[in-house]
Amino acid sequence: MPSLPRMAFGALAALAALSPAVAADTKVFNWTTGWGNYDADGMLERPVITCNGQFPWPDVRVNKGDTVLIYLTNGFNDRNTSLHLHGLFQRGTNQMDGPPGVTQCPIGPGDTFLYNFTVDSNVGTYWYHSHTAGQYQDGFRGVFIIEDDAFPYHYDYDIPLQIGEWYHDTTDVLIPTFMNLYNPTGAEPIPQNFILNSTRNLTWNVEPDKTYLLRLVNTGGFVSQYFWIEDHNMTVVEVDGVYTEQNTTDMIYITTAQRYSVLVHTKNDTSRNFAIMNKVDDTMLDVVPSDLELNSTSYMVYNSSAALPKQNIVQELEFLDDFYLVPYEKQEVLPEPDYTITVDVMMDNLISGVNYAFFNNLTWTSPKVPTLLTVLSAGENATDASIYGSNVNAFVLEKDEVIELVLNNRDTGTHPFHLHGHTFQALVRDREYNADLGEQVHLYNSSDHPAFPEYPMIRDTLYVRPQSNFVIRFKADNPGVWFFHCHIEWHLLQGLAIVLIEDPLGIQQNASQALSDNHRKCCQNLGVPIEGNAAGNSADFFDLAGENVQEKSIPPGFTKKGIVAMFFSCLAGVLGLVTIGVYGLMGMNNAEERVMADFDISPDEVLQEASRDDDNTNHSSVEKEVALETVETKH
Ligand SMILES: *[C@@H]1O[C@H](CO)[C@@H](O)[C@H](O)[C@H]1NC(C)=O
Ligand SMILES: *[C@@H]1O[C@H](CO)[C@@H](O)[C@H](O)[C@H]1NC(C)=O
Ligand SMILES: *[C@@H]1O[C@H](CO)[C@@H](O)[C@H](O)[C@H]1NC(C)=O
Ligand SMILES: *[C@@H]1O[C@H](CO)[C@@H](O)[C@H](O)[C@H]1NC(C)=O
Ligand SMILES: *[C@@H]1O[C@H](CO)[C@@H](O)[C@H](O)[C@H]1NC(C)=O
Ligand SMILES: *[C@@H]1O[C@H](CO)[C@@H](O)[C@H](O)[C@H]1NC(C)=O
Ligand SMILES: *[C@@H]1O[C@H](CO)[C@@H](O)[C@H](O)[C@H]1NC(C)=O
Ligand SMILES: *[C@@H]1O[C@H](CO)[C@@H](O)[C@H](O)[C@H]1NC(C)=O
Ligand SMILES: *[C@@H]1O[C@H](CO)[C@@H](O)[C@H](O)[C@H]1NC(C)=O
Ligand SMILES: *[C@@H]1O[C@H](CO)[C@@H](O)[C@H](O)[C@H]1NC(C)=O
Ligand SMILES: *[C@@H]1O[C@H](CO)[C@@H](O)[C@H](O)[C@H]1NC(C)=O
Ligand SMILES: *[C@@H]1O[C@H](CO)[C@@H](O)[C@H](O)[C@H]1NC(C)=O
Ligand SMILES: [Cu+2]
Repeated sequence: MPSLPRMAFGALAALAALSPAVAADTKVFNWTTGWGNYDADGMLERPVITCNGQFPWPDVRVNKGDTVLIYLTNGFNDRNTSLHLHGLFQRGTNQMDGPPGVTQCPIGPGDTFLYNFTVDSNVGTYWYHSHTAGQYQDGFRGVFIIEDDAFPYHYDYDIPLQIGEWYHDTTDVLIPTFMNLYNPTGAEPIPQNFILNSTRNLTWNVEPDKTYLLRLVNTGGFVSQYFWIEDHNMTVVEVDGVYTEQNTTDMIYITTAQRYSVLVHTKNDTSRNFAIMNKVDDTMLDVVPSDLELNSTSYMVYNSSAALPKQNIVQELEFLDDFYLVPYEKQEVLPEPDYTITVDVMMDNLISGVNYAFFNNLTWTSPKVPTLLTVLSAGENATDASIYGSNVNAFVLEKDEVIELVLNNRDTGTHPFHLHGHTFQALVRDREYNADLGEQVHLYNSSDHPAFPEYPMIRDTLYVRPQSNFVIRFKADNPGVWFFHCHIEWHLLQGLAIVLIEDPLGIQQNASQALSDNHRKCCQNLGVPIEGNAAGNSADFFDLAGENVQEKSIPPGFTKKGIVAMFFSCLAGVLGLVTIGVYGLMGMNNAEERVMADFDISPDEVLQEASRDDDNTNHSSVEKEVALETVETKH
């Protein structure tokens, strides 16, 4: 059972909820992060990130037009934090968007960051989460709803429902094993359970003959899930904060960070109860452990004295294709783009053997100065993408341009991509190209592609299929620095992100975009420069000496999976095989790191050894096999 009480809304939010949505108001939240213990799945109590000592984090409801003040205090003593309001446009308040290194300095231990913004151009279902390495998978997340008097459909009750996955280990444990030489293929950690509302076996008590607006939000950090309710239809009316024309389905497929609001009309008959099912898209799991419960059953209860239903098995996972959805306010396809950005997605290993993710061969590496702060201090040079650094993948957009973003997925996985600061039109999502059937990566071809929809779906998170492509368009009408990244938290850690710098001179000219005193203070407390280019150079914005860059590449001639072999054989070359034997390498965690540390040798030296040996590949094949076996047994 949960060891902590479920959290009530903040006092102010509770008061606000009692009064009807009328005049714009100011809603104040005062949150401090911390650690507690919680058992979400009924199997294990584990550490979780708490809000004011409680877990789960509160769902927030505000009204359109409200000003929201969130005082976020970093209550940790050993790590930074941050807060992102997923899907909010933050028009004129770019520094409130959340991602550290992009729009703000991290919030250091003991510091308070005031997120101060107005929700005037968004309505519907959103969520919030830490944008700092892995923290939201440790529980720092909640639903954020913006109520709107002009909601176009009738309903009786409004019920949020979070869907996600649950790990028994914290990300402090998972990240180092994931970003590791021993995990050269970048296999993501396998969750222990798939949960609804931070629990399993959820009971949802319903009344007969009522219309429920169920706001489904995937607040997980990894898998997509199928969601259905036995013998009930769902009518989609909103995706990612965009109202849609009604479309009725019996199954939803929802990736991490996406939202679907559906109308569910309950039956008149209260004699029995029905199964609510969530099923992981197991094609996203590298391995499926035999004890992993792929289908999770929860309960839609009409009658608490009647029996609980068994799990509901369906013949086929036939879900609503979101490309069928038409926005309630229909919008034709935006005109031909002024600027087309084409990015290729790839996963590969760098010299440490760790598997990274790349857009156009670059893995996002945090600059020394958050990109927005570079914009604000660069004057006229802010329009030159180079000042933002070699590893930021910065693209400068001009005001009101129509932007087309073409994404080619060279990877064999499905990835949900999220654009901050905007919704976009989804024009193409090509079919899967299946490597197992011998199909090659299919790059987008602008003269031969699936037809654009007449009224494209508009949303903020869209998945691309394996080895396939998608095309989105939006208008650059929101000056700011906006992150575009994979919303699988593991892949963001691997650097799968680019940064769009929209109308940089417009950002500088708008007084409301100036750094708040509170923001400056957070930067200063952590020693982060508040001006300068990516390298922190404010004298010459074009001198990037000392900037943060990604690791070196693996020298040519080494295959992806051969990197572990390379390390072991090269270490053997450097130290002699006997020494390696003494360490009993194969059984030890992080053995290569410990050997390198003990002997004070750097990966660079190993690399040199590798290139020296490159011409006469004399590594013992036995050593390579042993090393590769180690990798395989890890999976
Ligand atoms: C937030 O809560 C803390 C701890 O209760 C308190 O010290 C602080 O004054 C509060 N801040 C605001 C802005 O209400
Ligand atoms: C859910 O049910 C399973 C058995 O069906 C049980 O093991 C688990 O503890 C339950 N979890 C919760 C949170 O009730
Ligand atoms: C917090 O952020 C600062 C500035 O980026 C960085 O120097 C520091 O290492 C971070 N702290 C931790 C514990 O990661
Ligand atoms: C929030 O921002 C507005 C607009 O910049 C400003 O007027 C107001 O003083 C800020 N509120 C707080 C509590 O700092
Ligand atoms: C999910 O949790 C939220 C917040 O506690 C609650 O308001 C909602 O009713 C729950 N949803 C269901 C379907 O039980
Ligand atoms: C669901 O909708 C379909 C198509 O509109 C309809 O045929 C079916 O009877 C509905 N099912 C339920 C349980 O209402
Ligand atoms: C609803 O979705 C179906 C596919 O599931 C599609 O055939 C149909 O055209 C859609 N209806 C509307 C009104 O968009
Ligand atoms: C359910 O009950 C309501 C009110 O009693 C009635 O108007 C409605 O027609 C009934 N619906 C069905 C499907 O029987
Ligand atoms: C609820 O279920 C019980 C047990 O099956 C049954 O006796 C009772 O009639 C049901 N109540 C209603 C209102 O349907
Ligand atoms: C999980 O659900 C799917 C769809 O209903 C079904 O095909 C599959 O057999 C189920 N798996 C298990 C282990 O129950
Ligand atoms: C990425 O690197 C490959 C191999 O070096 C090269 O062929 C390709 O053109 C690069 N792609 C981009 C977008 O720079
Ligand atoms: C922009 O860069 C140029 C060339 O380095 C430099 O002369 C100029 O002073 C810079 N402008 C600003 C506002 O920093
Ligand atoms: Cu991804």
